[in-house]
Amino acid sequence: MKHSNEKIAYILDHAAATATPTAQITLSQSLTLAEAYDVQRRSIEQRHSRGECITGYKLGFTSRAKMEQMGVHDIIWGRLTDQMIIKSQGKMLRADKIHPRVEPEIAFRIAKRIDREISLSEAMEYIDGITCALEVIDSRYENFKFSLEDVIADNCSSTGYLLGAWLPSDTSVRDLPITMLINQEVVQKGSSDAILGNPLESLVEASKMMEKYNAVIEPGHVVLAGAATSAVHIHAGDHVVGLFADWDPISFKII
Ligand code: OOG
Ligand code: MG
Repeated sequence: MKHSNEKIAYILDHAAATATPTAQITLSQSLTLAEAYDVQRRSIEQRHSRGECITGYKLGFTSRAKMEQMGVHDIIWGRLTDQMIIKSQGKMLRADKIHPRVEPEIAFRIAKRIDREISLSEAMEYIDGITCALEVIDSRYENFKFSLEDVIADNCSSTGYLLGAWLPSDTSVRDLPITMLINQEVVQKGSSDAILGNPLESLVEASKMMEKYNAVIEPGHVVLAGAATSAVHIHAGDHVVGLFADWDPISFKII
């Protein structure tokens, strides 16, 4: 039996809320890209009805490392909510997640509404802050396995994000060395340019998605550019640190 988009949204939201994995949707029924984004929108409406608000958007699969790790080669976008915010040097509860992983990203704070495609040369006018980020992802699917449509329906595995201190919008995001450590051991090393050759290109991609899917990035929203490296599993007791060039380090704990 084919589930309605509303039902799939409910299944995915319930899986997230109860930290219980669920079967990949596309193993039992097909989903178009448009249907997958519709499921995502409906699942966010459920969060909204519980009082969560949108804080921005995230891009996914903007680096080769991520595409190869997950076997998905198209750029995707998802929604961020205030419930996903991890405070600086804060704590994340392992028991609230299924099989969490962490990845290093660049984040932009939006200054001007984006609802149509913008060019790379315009991108700077649309931001008033830049910072580093650690994103925690937690696919609601068994074994963290999914198709393109599955992961879009599942709000691109979003579950948590931590931002550094905001820096001026003219701070360069090009070729920043990135190191991620867990319990003082280096687990990933990379460069910000692994994100589409220039993380600002993610904002251009986000703008195209907004135009295509009739969505809007509002002033004050955050846009996560997508991970520069593969994601790494995290466990209770872990202390995660992100080092981006000579910016202030960012960190959190899993308890
Ligand atoms: C999907 C989310 C991808 C990124 O930064 O590339 C993503 C996943 O890998 O589960 O957040
Ligand atoms: Mg990510």
